[in-house]
Amino acid sequence: MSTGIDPTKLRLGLTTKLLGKHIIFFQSVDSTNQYLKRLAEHGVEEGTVVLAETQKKGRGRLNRKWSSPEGGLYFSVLLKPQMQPKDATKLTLVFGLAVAEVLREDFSLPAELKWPNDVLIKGRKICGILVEASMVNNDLRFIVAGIGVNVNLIPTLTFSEAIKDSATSIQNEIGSEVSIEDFFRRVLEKMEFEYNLMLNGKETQVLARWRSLASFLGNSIDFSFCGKRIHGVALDISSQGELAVQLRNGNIVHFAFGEIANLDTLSVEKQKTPSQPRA
Ligand code: BT5
Repeated sequence: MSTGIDPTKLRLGLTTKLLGKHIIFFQSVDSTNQYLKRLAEHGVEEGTVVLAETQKKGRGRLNRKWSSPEGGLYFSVLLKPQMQPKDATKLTLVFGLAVAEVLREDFSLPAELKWPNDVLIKGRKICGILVEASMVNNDLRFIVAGIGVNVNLIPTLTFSEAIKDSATSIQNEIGSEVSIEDFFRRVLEKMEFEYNLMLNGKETQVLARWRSLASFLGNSIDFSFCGKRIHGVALDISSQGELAVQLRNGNIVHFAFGEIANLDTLSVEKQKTPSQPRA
């Protein structure tokens, strides 16, 4: 099977109503998020997707690099929800959940979530989400949600020394290539399903499912925040999608951004009771 993407197959049987209304395909682009943000400034319709076979300047958070060789799925979707800018951060969780659910349902992979934007298989990163919001005077104008998934590639052969051991792919896990077009449609449909639940007041349900796939909750973590590193216990995520961390002195701090620095505390096999939702 070729790893190339056939753009004519991307819409084949797609059941979404909003996401993927228009799909713009590139063999290569700088970054699908960057490209879609430029289109959004020119008034392109909500639901538009930009998808590329490779990205020359794929981006992660804080301007980090997202390695985007052929064999991955790289796309961004434009959304214009009626929500407070602070609520937009929850979309990172919602879309990470969507990818994890498809990996579980379609490939029986033990996909897990790491706050805020990683999907992991046995501690290795298979997907990253980059949600970017455009605001004017504290009003949300639009959201560009970017999804990168390693599909048909072998990390040890494809990626740099820096990430080859901390990354994985669908092919790496199941031992064969899969159709990127089919996988894309499944992810898009699941994203729309979860997004609609969230918009329709069912976010408690969505966040509960997110928690059930987040085995790091309840564990000791090192947490990086504004150049500082703190140690604590990852207690829960709040209804705002923030991470609640209990410090050594017993205080509980809520983080809207930052990241969990150590991956080794994440155990896929660990059985734990999901934490209770917070009000
Ligand atoms: C992310 O950032 O994980 C968000 C990645 C979002 C990528 C999508 S692709 C479509 C759209 N267009 C874009 O330009 N971006 C979005 P962050 O949490 O900052 O993680 C970045 C870190 O992940 C890097 O510093 C590496 O350590 C690691 N990394 C980079 N590429 C990777 C890959 N392909 N697989 C696994 N890990 C990777």
